[in-house]
Amino acid sequence: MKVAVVGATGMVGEVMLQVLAERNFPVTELIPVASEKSVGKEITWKGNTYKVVGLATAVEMKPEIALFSAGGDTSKEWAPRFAAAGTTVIDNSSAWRMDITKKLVVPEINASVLTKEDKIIANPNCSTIQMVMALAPLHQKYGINRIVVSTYQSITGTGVKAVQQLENEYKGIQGDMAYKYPIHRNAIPQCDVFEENGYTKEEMKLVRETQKILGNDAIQVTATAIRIPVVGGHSEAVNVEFTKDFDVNEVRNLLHHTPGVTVQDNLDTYTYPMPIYAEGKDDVFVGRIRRDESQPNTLNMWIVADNLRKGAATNTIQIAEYLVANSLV
Ligand code: 2RA
Repeated sequence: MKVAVVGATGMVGEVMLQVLAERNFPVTELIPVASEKSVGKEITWKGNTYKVVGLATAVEMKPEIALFSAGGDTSKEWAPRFAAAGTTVIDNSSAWRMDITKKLVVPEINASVLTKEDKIIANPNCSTIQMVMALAPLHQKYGINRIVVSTYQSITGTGVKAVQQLENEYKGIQGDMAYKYPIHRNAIPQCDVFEENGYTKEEMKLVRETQKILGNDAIQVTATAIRIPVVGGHSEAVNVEFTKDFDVNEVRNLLHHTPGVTVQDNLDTYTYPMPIYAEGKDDVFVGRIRRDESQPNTLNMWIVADNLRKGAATNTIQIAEYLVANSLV
């Protein structure tokens, strides 16, 4: 299969290449794509060297699948051009996620909505993916009324510039700033820009995307997204009110048997998820599972995942795997 990786030289693009190799995705020809300034650069993948090409060239090469992680503007302009040439696009940007004609997919939850006609498929936001991975099976069993989520997000979600800012601040060097404020020894209560309602785009993604993926706009969601000086992954404190009561051990057991979820929850051994240990892994890790004793039918839990893997690259490639396995490409 001819596969294009659009944004191949970026953080997520590099993880996509790594995961494609790890999962032995059936690539017969790899087309690394990047902006004009990177055209001609060479990348090595699975022992072979490939030259980075521009977007127009990549469209003409007619890949069967194009994995995008190149920002919303690029996706808005180029995903339709790839699709018109017969390529199936799986896009990591927010450009298509809330488009009513486009599917927003976490394979373990709703891959069955995909058809041959889906030529632009949206990959959800990283913080949404890890949350719905844990909540979908619970929604199915107990029904969700309301979610209150606070996220503690890795600087890798912002990109290389943020990682460089933290490293500079460690060393006491003044360099380019990805954030308005220092991130070292700090927590910034802003991920992305603010919307009219006083919430950030990141927080509203958690609201809108969760409702779309779980197929229920009646699910009430409120979110606070915080940036912290961590690189391994995003962490989330989730408080979820169900329509009916539950048994905590039954919840733990349900999550334990959910593909793609690993329960790490034993207070006697101080076992709970942490980003330093989630880094480089594809599962979503859930712990601190406990009843919210302040109101009925409500549960607290702590959810951690590598935002560059299950939160982006791996989920994207799992969608591509589903398309191939079901002859949808
Ligand atoms: C962030 N979720 O962490 C965003 C990136 N896609 O900033």
